[in-house]
Amino acid sequence: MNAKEYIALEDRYGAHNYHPLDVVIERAQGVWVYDVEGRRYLDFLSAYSALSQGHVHPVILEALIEQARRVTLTSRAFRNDQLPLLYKELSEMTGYEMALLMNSGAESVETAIKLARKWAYQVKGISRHQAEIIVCAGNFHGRTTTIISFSTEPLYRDDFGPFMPGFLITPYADAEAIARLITPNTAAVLLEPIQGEAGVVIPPKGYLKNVAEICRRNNVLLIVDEIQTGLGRTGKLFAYEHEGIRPDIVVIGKALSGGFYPVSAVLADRPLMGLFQPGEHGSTFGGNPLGAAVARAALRVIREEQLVDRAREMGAYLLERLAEIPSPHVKEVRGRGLLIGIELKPEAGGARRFCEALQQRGILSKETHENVIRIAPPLIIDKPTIDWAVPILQEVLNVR
Ligand code: IF1
Repeated sequence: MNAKEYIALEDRYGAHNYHPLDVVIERAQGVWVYDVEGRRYLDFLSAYSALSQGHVHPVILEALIEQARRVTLTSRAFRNDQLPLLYKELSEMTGYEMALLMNSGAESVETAIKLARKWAYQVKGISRHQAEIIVCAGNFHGRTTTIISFSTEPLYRDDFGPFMPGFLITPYADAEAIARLITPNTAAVLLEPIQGEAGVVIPPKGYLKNVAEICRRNNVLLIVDEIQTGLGRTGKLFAYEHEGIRPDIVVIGKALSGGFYPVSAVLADRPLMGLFQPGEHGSTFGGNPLGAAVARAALRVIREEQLVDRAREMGAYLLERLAEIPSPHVKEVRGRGLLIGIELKPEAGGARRFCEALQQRGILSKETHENVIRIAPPLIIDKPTIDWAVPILQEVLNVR
């Protein structure tokens, strides 16, 4: 079958909840993917940061195959010999005492919300069902009915009510606005350290520090969603480290499995995570031995290949090269580590056509919010590959 035929099949039998670029990928290795016509592309999206270790990383692949031969699923009714090791390695790597394993990112965000509410009632002493969580405009935390209840994107939300109460929305990057919303019923503040989906929005220096301080002063938990920014992407293990803070709850996913298998987790210290009692929360697949073995290997690759340092070094280099590109269309290039956004001027005609032009020339990226080209390659990318890509970007950013 050729690409056209695959696309026709997908459009006929599959829900149309996406508008993908028309590239039909059949295999991939490292930073490269190959379509059914044998064309090669540089992956400048890496599944929104899930492929930080690169496609089909041999170490993770080996762990997956090895574990799949032994045992894949036990359910949490029984124990398995991978989950405890993952817990320990996660704790050693992140500095949080405990973890709770789920599958998708949204599930772990839901888990963090439940944990914060439980804390509000059991520890803070908020009256039952009165707990409030403050979130930020422009947020993206997933697609469940609870999470879309506090989305500010009409497309994600408008046709899907009724909505979950208990969330207050405040402008992003404005710590004082959070302070003004806090009441005795406030359980937590939930935010992204950099808003990816909103267009790689980097808050001004001091924002996270101020929010952390406001939370501490008011006995409010700080939940940081590091699903997209975490595990090295921004040049630190966690993006919140750029401001030297330590959230009460951290949510991770995506790169936790190096793109092989959905694995997400909530991290917290014992006084908080210890609040969950048997039966109060769970998941059939969460913490399964296959996912745990994959996550252990994915974390090992981040450590052994020093991907956090790579992201910082390659990110600085790529950002510098991008900033040098003369272009009539570019409004701003911004980024931290290898999470980069090229914001185009409103009159440039939208980022989509630039992503399509890049695709024609062998680079895959994705527009976000009309005018931003999102660039987030695997963290294993090297200088020669960046040097190959920059002239192509320069050409495309100068098309009429
Ligand atoms: C899609 C976006 C990115 C996330 C943060 C939680 C989740 C995500 C900060 C939920 C997921 C994904 C979802 C994916 C595309 C992608 C995305 F454009 F939709 F917003 F990356 F920016 N918190 N982001 O970024 O994790 O449940 O998906 O595992 O197609 O919806 P999930």
